[in-house]
Amino acid sequence: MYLSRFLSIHALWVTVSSVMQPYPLVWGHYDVCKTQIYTEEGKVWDYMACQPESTDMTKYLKVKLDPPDITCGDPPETFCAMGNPYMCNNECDASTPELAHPPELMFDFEGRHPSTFWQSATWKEYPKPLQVNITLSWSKTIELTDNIVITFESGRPDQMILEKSLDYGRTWQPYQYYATDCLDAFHMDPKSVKDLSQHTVLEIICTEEYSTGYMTNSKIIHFEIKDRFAFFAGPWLRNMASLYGQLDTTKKLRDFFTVTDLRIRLLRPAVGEIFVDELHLARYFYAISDIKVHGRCKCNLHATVCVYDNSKLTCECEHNTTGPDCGKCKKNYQGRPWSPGSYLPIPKGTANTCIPSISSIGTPPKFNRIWPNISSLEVSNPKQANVCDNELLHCQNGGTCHNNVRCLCPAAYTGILCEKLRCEEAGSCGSDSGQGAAPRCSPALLLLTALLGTASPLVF
Ligand SMILES: *[C@@H]1O[C@H](CO)[C@@H](O)[C@H](O)[C@H]1NC(C)=O
Ligand SMILES: *[C@@H]1O[C@H](CO)[C@@H](O)[C@H](O)[C@H]1NC(C)=O
Ligand SMILES: *[C@@H]1O[C@H](CO)[C@@H](O)[C@H](O)[C@H]1NC(C)=O
Ligand SMILES: [Ca+2]
Repeated sequence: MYLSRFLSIHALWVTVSSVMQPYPLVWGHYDVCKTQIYTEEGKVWDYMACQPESTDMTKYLKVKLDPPDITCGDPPETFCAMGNPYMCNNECDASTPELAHPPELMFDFEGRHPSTFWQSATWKEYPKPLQVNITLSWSKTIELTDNIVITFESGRPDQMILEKSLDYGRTWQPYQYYATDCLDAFHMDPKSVKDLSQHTVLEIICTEEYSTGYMTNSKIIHFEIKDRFAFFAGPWLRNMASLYGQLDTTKKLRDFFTVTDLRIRLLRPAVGEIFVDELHLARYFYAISDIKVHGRCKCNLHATVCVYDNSKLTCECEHNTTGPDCGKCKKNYQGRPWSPGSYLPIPKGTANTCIPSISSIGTPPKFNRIWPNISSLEVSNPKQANVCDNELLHCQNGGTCHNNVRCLCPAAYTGILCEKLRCEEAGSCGSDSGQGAAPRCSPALLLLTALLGTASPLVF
């Protein structure tokens, strides 16, 4: 399936709209990679920075649930009506299409009534936690361009973490914490995106804005991309030039909005009261009717077309670049090091094309801009990716990144990313039941350590 037809229609629209206003209000500028211009030497190509149009990315993802058998209906079970704990004869049955709630229903066309939704099994095993991971994978780096919006059919969970991966699911970082009580759930002070600023925009926050207590009737959870853009582009995103300029010069900011995978970690369903009603555990479950993810293929400003072929997204690279993200120069075009295109100068940017290799031309060409070392994660084969990158904070628990190939861990930790306690590996952490007996290994403390490692404001 080709995105290109849609893209060219949009390109036309952008052309029209850009005639009318000096700076288009939408992402979707940089829509051509080259044009022919006339000079004294005749017709020549003029190259510029270019990127694919932003689109609905849920069409191109794979979804995976953990535990795999967490979807309701196998075996059939009954659950209580949303909002009515005493009407508990609703049925979920995976083998009957009208009563089944498979994961695909989070991504189908919504807008009809009643909505279609995925639903988990109920909390039969209380007090064992009811936890579900929903992992969305693109096998391609994508840049988010609009809010991630998750619409629940059940109440919004009491505790949830949105996580992201930049390395095809090998390592994960928290994106945002959601809780009815942030302090209690995650040892974090509640914050809202509105509390952030240009300087703290990359801070990972815990928000109570989307929980059961707040606006009880709302079923929606956001990850606020646009509010974060607005710190640079102004409240109506009018000054996109400023945002583009920042994205161009600040790799951390660019990477913040870039993902290969997202994970929704549902940790505790909506309870709505202080105590869980143990006589009606069929009241408690998760149900999600819709997930929206808008973004574009990351092509390093070297392509406007991203092709979906064989269930895989790939940039159609221009500027003599190649690779799934146009992350390197084509063979015989390695006359200078590869670099991404640049949004600057506004509005056409700089193509930073790859040029023929030195052997095939006379003298090596001069170029005056040395580009920063672009994340090794962009290499086409994830197996070759470097282990860590200090900017992305891949090493955990205070480990530091050594030459991008390994994490140097503090004495108490081990593992490729210092993710494991040394005592855990040796089996000397204390009793198996965990809680209490071995405080150093209690999950809460581990979580806290993880939070301290990643939740501090990142100033750039
Ligand atoms: C969900 O993923 C996290 C890592 O992101 C993992 O630690 C946890 O065990 C997973 N939970 C389930 C229920 O699979
Ligand atoms: C890339 O290489 C082709 C020849 O293979 C050449 O015609 C074209 O102009 C080059 N493009 C750029 C952007 O350098
Ligand atoms: C990029 O990083 C690699 C190792 O991480 C290093 O060997 C290389 O010199 C760096 N290149 C530049 C241009 O800084
Ligand atoms: Ca749906």
